[in-house]
Amino acid sequence: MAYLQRLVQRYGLGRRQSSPILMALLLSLASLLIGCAQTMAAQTRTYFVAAVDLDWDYAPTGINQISGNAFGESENVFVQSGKKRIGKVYRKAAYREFTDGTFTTPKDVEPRWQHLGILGPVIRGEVGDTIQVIFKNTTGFPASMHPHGVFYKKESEGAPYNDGTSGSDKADDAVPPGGTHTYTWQVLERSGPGPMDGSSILWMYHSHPDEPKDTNTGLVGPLIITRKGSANPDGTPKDIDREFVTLFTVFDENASHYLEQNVTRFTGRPDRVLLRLGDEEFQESNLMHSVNGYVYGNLPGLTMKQGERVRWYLISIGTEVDLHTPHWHGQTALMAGMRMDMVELLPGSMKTVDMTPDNPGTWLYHCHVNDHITAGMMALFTVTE
Ligand SMILES: [Cu+2]
Repeated sequence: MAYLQRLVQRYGLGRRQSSPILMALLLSLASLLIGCAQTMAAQTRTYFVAAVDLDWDYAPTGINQISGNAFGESENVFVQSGKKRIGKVYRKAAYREFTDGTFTTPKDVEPRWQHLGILGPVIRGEVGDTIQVIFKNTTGFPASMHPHGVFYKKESEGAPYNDGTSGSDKADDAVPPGGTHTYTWQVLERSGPGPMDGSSILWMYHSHPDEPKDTNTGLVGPLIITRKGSANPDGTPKDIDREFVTLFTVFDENASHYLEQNVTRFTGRPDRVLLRLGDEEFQESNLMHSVNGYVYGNLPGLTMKQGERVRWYLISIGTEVDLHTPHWHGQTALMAGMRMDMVELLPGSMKTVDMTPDNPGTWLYHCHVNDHITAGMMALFTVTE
């Protein structure tokens, strides 16, 4: 900008005697350009995120939305509560966004993001930005926010291990119940879309003091990074009309921080169940094959219009059973320029897919792994005309 100002000054000086009007015009043009560049400049995006406890219902409508029928024998393996079964409601933890550092007012979730379900809020950055997350842990176990893709120093990594650090570099590792920590993540060029990517890509953040337990309890969320110059002021990509984030995972409630609490609160005979937590059928009943924490088509809000530029961000986390193949009926999509209607996900995968829906209707969106279909890893999406 200094260069522009110098240019205007030099040009203006040379013309001063002959045309003060021209000089004024040039100056106002320069200030316009400066203002424009400033709105495009890198910024710090601040988020207030808490890890909170909640009672999570995997099937709030109470029926199998894919068949349109009441739950039967095969669904009830997973969703029916009883003397020795927890059922479809579990104590879990999730990341939730608040309006400020007092963490008293949860931020409203816009209708277009209702589908996030158990997932944490979308955290965004444009290449060049800095992301600052003021994190509060209100759960009953140590938790953190470990991000993928963005640039962090040791005090903002959110994972405890033998890395030779000490003191304040350890404060981020495992925030104790009731504690807070500020994470600072830089959105470098290497955090943004590569040459073959679209205007934005997906990363994720999750808790890492006890990664398997923390994520099975529910602490996962999306991080979306947009290419420099491709973002609206709110960070969304300019060339996309509608974004969806879906997490495919078998939440293993046997490995949750809250297993014993769930047995005590939701089974009819906790005394007996607690003595036999290794029972095979009990363990099977706690494997929740979910999309964003919903089973059997209970995921709400996957609605879009025909012809919209739709971007899907897909996450998978978990263990060796978590090989998922999300498949859309009725439409096709592009991933990095390749045509498909199905995506391969392994634990830790983060993939971005673009779709222009051309086929109105209500369509199946399901994991294509047979065992997971039976266990309810299915959703519905609707394309309106
Ligand atoms: Cu699957």
